[in-house]
Amino acid sequence: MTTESASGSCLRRRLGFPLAGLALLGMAGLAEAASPSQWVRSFWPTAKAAGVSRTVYNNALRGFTPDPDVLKKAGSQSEFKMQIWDYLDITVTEDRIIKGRELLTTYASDLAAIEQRYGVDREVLVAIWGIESRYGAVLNDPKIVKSTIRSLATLAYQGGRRAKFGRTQLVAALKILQRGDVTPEAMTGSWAGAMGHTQFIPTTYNAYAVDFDGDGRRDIWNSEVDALGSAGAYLDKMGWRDGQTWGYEVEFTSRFNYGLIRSKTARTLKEWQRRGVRRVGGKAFPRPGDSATLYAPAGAKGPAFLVIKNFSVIKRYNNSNFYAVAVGHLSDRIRGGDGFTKAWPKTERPLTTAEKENLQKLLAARGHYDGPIDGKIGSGSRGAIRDYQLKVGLTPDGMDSIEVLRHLEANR
Ligand SMILES: [Ca+2]
Repeated sequence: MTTESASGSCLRRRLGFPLAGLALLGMAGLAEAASPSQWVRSFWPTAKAAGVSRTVYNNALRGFTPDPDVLKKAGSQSEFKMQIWDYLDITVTEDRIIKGRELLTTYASDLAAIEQRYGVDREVLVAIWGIESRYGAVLNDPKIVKSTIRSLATLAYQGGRRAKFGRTQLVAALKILQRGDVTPEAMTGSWAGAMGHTQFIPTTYNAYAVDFDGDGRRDIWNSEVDALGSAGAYLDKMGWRDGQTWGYEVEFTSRFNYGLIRSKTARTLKEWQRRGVRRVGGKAFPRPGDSATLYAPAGAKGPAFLVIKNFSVIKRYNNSNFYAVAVGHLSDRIRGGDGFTKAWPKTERPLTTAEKENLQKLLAARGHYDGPIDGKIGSGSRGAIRDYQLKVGLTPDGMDSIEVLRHLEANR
């Protein structure tokens, strides 16, 4: 993450919220009556029931006060909708590619051992490390790094939609302390509880972190090898397919029916090829029988991908298509691969609701659309856009783009 806000968006996504249009997380539930110390007393039975000792609990939560910065971040609403190319510009940078290649050399023997044990490519592990924590650089940034116990207790204390997450993760964090992997002071992470070089939340840490360097502690904060090994162990458990890629950049031939551009149906690579989707650069798919899904975030105007099993495994780390493309692409670049063949349509931006309504009205006036004028672009609107594009000779990708809106306006 090159900026604090970019880091924030990454961490929000860890909570399972989409990257764009980040969740509305009101502070409606700010605990009415309880003072922080009352809250600490009231939470004890929950921790005790989970097996946390009184000593660990008291040491961790004595003198707890909510972190105002966490309250602010948890309560903020983001109207900002990021485009995939903006996201890739901040995640897959030249600096990160070069540094990733250096680290591949620095940690060559450890990465070979991790690859051997878990069957996950070293370039993918390094890419995750780079995107999650800028190869550990964010761990030294006082604006980002906070006491994990205090952050999670703040989320639990403040109520609202993140309270359940805060309670669950706080109990998991207390159990980490109880096992002695880390001291309360050294247990740090993002405001939302993601910890260490590979940004594990406490429940993920408890289930999947490993002591890869063998010193007896699972130290994802100070041991790069433990952090990389833990990421490998996690992806392995999530079903990583050894030696396979995440997906292929593809292009469309004249045989392609653009009605399929948003299809969520998995088809074999061979079947996609039959339908006019081919790998860029005239390359063949190494395993034509693999099941693949089409992902074309910019419609017909930007890079499109056929993604296979490992794409969905990366999403288990962070449930975002943008994230999975970034990790996959950064790993390819670290390995020595090139950028995408096609350029992103960087002048595009999402239409505003008013513009979408206008688009629907203009389509209706031309007889292509008879649905509600509500600014919501669903399959009906997309079908209408496609009909219009076909009629006037634009690429019929059904995208609610500025291009199509301007075309309608100019030809009404
Ligand atoms: Ca260790």
